[in-house]
Amino acid sequence: LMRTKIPEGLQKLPGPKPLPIIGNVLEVGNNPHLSLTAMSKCYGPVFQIQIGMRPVVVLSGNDVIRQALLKQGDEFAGRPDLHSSKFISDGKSLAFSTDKVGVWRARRKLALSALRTFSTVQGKSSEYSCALEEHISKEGLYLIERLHNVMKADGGFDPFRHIVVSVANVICGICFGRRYSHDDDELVSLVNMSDEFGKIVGSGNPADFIPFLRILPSTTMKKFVDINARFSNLMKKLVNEHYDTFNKDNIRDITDSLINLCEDRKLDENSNIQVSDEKVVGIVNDLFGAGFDTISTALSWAVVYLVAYPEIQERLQRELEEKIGMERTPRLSDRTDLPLLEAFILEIFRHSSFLPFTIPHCTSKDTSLNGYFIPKDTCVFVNQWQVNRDPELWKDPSSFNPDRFLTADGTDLNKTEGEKVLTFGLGKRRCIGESIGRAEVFLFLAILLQRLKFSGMPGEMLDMTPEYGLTMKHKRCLLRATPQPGFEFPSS
Ligand code: HEM
Ligand code: HJJ
Repeated sequence: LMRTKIPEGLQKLPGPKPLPIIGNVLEVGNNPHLSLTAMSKCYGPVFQIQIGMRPVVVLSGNDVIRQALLKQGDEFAGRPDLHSSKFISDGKSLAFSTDKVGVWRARRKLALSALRTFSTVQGKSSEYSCALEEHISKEGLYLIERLHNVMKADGGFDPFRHIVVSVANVICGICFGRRYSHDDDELVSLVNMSDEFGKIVGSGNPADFIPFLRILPSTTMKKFVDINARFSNLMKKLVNEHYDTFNKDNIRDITDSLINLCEDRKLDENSNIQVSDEKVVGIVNDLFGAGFDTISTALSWAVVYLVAYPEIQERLQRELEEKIGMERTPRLSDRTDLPLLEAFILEIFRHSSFLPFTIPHCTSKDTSLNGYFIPKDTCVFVNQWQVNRDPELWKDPSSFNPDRFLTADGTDLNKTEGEKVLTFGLGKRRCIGESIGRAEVFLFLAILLQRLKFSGMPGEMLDMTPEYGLTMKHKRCLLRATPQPGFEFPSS
């Protein structure tokens, strides 16, 4: 087929031999994080596979990933044109669309500034350091009440189902200035379908690369289109309500501030980058989607790990008791005083690697890496899971051990070790919600651990095998939550 000339001095990428038409789809299989990690042991940190007819370069190893995303950042900052991306926010997603570099950069700047403003802004009450802290605190306490009621009624609770609603309410507060009841079916059912979204969007989905698969009837693809439609409809409804009640002297939330940017721009004709109003206000879809899916996945895994490692749960509870006590609710500023909780969170990020690959990247011009030639417009997968399990970087990588992130005397966080965990990507496309993400996982967990003790259902085994996707989830399960000594559930 197409044979690209390889420039003088550069080599052809190594990799497994592709079959006609399907390429290496069979070897990639249903767990690309495992199969592509195994291949990196055989072919090295830069290799090529073929999905369908399309070549895909897979990056592993700390050095190569840093070289590509940091040192050659501009060349690796694009997004590939994938079939599934066309359905996400009508093809106008900030994170997934193939926007030209100028448009993407302009939108990313707006998103970053909106997020920063509305998470650090003073909340309604001076009891809290910022709006983010206020939202998490309140939602955390609602969640505890909710779990109490579910425990009373059913004797067990599905961790993801309830956590995801609380997490969605935090980002909903920041984006739209409102929250939903845990009984609101429209929101609850939507945010409980994010696994179907992730399954299609995760790196290595054959239908993204092989056109004939798209004409086969696929229930997952139907569900994906349906979820995106429901998601868009909810976003449109919330945005329209904001347009109807917009007042430039009272900017209530991120949606208002994005609408305001559009109004401002109408007066300013000499901007050289043109971004449509739809692409400005549509940023809120990505913020809401990313903000609920990632953090709820992290927290739900954290609760499952607490159950799987009860001795670590006990140590975490002792740390909270000693440093904070039962008299007040934990705050964001307690982070530096709870090194074991911080180490536990880092170990969740590392060990679960629930975000196994970044969103797929794409080269913006002909380039090279480790002496191998990579043509323009090549799709690139970045294997975060491999870095987090790399025996070159970690002692005993498959064991779950938060102590690896503490100093030898166990009283402080070892920052250098923590920086080796790869969860938020790196470079030009790295996550813009990282500080919110880390803060939110910390505070929700601190609030939950202060009041509740988590355990499994008697006689039932925990299945910790992740289900592959953009964000990998654990299987749905039932767990128990009982009040900590010294804490009583509010009698409702
Ligand atoms: C992108 C991880 C929370 C917004 C990403 C990427 C990763 C990631 C791995 C892709 C980087 C790449 O393609 O190289 C996480 C994790 C989170 C989290 C682990 C929580 C624990 C959030 C939150 C928000 C957010 C709370 C917003 C409210 C975004 C956006 C992008 C992104 C908009 C796309 C950036 C771009 O394409 O330029 N995130 N994220 N994330 N994240 Fe996050
Ligand atoms: C969603 C779950 C969605 C969007 C965006 C537009 C933006 C997770 C990683 C990065 C975060 C970047 C974004 C993720 C997707 C979701 C998410 C869902 C609809 C969406 C690596 O965010 O169920 O529906 O529409």
